[in-house]
Amino acid sequence: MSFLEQLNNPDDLKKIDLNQLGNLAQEIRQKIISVISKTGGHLASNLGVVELTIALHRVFDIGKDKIVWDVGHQCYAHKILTGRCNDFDTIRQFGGLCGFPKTTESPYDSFGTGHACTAISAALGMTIARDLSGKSYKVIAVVGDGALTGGMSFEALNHAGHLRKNLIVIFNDNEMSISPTVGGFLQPIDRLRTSQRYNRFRKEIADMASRFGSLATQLAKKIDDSAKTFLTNGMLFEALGFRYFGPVEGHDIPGLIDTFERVKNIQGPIIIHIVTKKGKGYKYAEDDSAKFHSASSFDVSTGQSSGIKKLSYTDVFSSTLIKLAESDDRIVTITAAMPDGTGLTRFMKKYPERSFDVGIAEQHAVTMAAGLAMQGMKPVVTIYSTFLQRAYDQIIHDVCLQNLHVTLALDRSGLVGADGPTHHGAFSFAYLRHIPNITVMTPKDESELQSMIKTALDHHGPAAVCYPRSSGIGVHIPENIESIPIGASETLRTGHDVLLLPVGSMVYPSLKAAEALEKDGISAAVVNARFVKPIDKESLIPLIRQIKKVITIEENSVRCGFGSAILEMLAQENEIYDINMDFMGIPDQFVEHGERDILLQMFGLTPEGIAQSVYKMLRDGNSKKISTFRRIASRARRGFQS
Ligand SMILES: Cc1ncc(C[n+]2csc(CCOP(=O)(O)OP(=O)(O)O)c2C)c(N)n1
Repeated sequence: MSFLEQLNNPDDLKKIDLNQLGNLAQEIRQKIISVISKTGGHLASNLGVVELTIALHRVFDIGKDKIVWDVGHQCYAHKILTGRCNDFDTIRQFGGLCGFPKTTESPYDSFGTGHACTAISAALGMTIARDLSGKSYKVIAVVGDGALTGGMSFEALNHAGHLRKNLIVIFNDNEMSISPTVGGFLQPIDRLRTSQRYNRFRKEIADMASRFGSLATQLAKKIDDSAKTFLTNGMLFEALGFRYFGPVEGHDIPGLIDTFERVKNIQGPIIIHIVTKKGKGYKYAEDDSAKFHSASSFDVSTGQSSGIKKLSYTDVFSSTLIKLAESDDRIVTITAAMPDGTGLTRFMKKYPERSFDVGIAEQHAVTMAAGLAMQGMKPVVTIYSTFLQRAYDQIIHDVCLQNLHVTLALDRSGLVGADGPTHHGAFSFAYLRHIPNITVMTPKDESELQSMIKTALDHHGPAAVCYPRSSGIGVHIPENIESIPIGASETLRTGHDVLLLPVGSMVYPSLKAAEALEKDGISAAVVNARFVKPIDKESLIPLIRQIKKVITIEENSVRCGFGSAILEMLAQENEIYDINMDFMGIPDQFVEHGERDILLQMFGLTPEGIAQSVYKMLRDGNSKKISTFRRIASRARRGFQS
């Protein structure tokens, strides 16, 4: 029987012979590689923490103590060891295990995560709750060197050092974020590893100690530890009020267990610095951990991705920016630790002096862009929609209030699929469109994305371009890039029974729906709104007045989204009374993980779903909805007037 088969509950790990834990690590590693090669997922980070996870589970009481994983993308071994081994092959699939810790999935997941830099804050909150309620569990935050580039981590360290609660922070140092970790903070560690003077000093101390016996050896160890603390991040952590231990070899299970046993009952906040190898145990992931950070399915024997890579919106964004930067040296790009994911790597190679990876620091990225714009540059901040949520105040206070010429490129706007609720870009329109001065656009295809990037760069003032995580439609991308007049919609199809008013990724499905409806004798007009803000009032109001039946369609939260913008416009214009409206989009709920197509289908955001909404609207007539809207409209108008 394999070791994994012997583990029915987390306590069973404690029964395995210490010498056999290395074999268990191998089994876990094989399981992760085999499953992730089929489902895709965060391979390299998980392979790096297998021994660390086993040691944590061995030493701590996992049923009682709380482990908070930062980002949570490295929790696969933890899932396997906490009763989810048999379901592990469902990971990231619709209805299967989530790729991140999720409190509703297992009592052993102490805190839900997906975004970086939250672990120390959450863990500190748990220690406060523990002490206030007179309980005695231990709280352990596991944080990577990448996550330590984010301000929140430092805010939490500063506060934890001040409160002096019993808190254990495991600093998982693999020298990599997704790409190499950015920043001066981590340089002392590298310097120490390679410092010949330090290594010579260690050797001299050790030689001397061996000549003078055991007391001298203990003293020498103390001197070495102090020197190490002084020379590494230890000094920084100690200045923040933490006791520092390490660096500890992160793939040596007995060594890790020994360290955890020795320090687990120390009073006050402690930090244990563990050095691991990202991708450990799978050659291809060790050699290219960035590629295997979040891998799509691949062939285990060659490390090659399976499936054909189609041109994505990210690729088109990348090429467009490079093209535009050739003739405009004020264009500067900023990424928050995601040069590959956002497509900026090529730009960074071509224009290294005009490219900035700021670390996992979305807030800083946006305010830095504001500074650049204030001095006449044209910064393009490229961040996934979900992570830009972090910089909401910076967008309002630093960029929009000063009406600065900053372009926000929101990749992964809409449903992202397997990464699930922490990563869906469901709120792009909702968190941007109410901010004064900003222009918000979303392209129907690759060619329009190209034009929108240019439009944003030509327009003076803040502008956001929101595009989905997917391959494009496959349309021709013209060499010559034209910008679009701000706010102009585009009529793609005339009709008189119903007006389909889609934006972005919903334009082509709406066109297909209109074609299908035509076969049933229903005449649907389709207008690509293009702008979520400003709305093309001049074109849309007469059209809506004429057709009177409108369906807005967006891959965004319907609450406060594009449909709401249309409703507000109609209410403001006193137009709402005899208009029948429906709003299609992401409903008022957090959306689970699963293939993007499945999720879109679930919400009817497909040609069939859109056609169904039209049939329903025509069947139900004007009755119910109008009275509802009458009430909304009069309430809205009262709001607008006050
Ligand atoms: C706020 C936020 N920004 C960006 C990301 C994307 N992201 C996921 S993991 C990661 C790197 C984390 O590096 P590290 O903490 O060192 O962990 P490792 O993957 O090296 O184990 C990034 C940038 C995120 N999850 N959250």
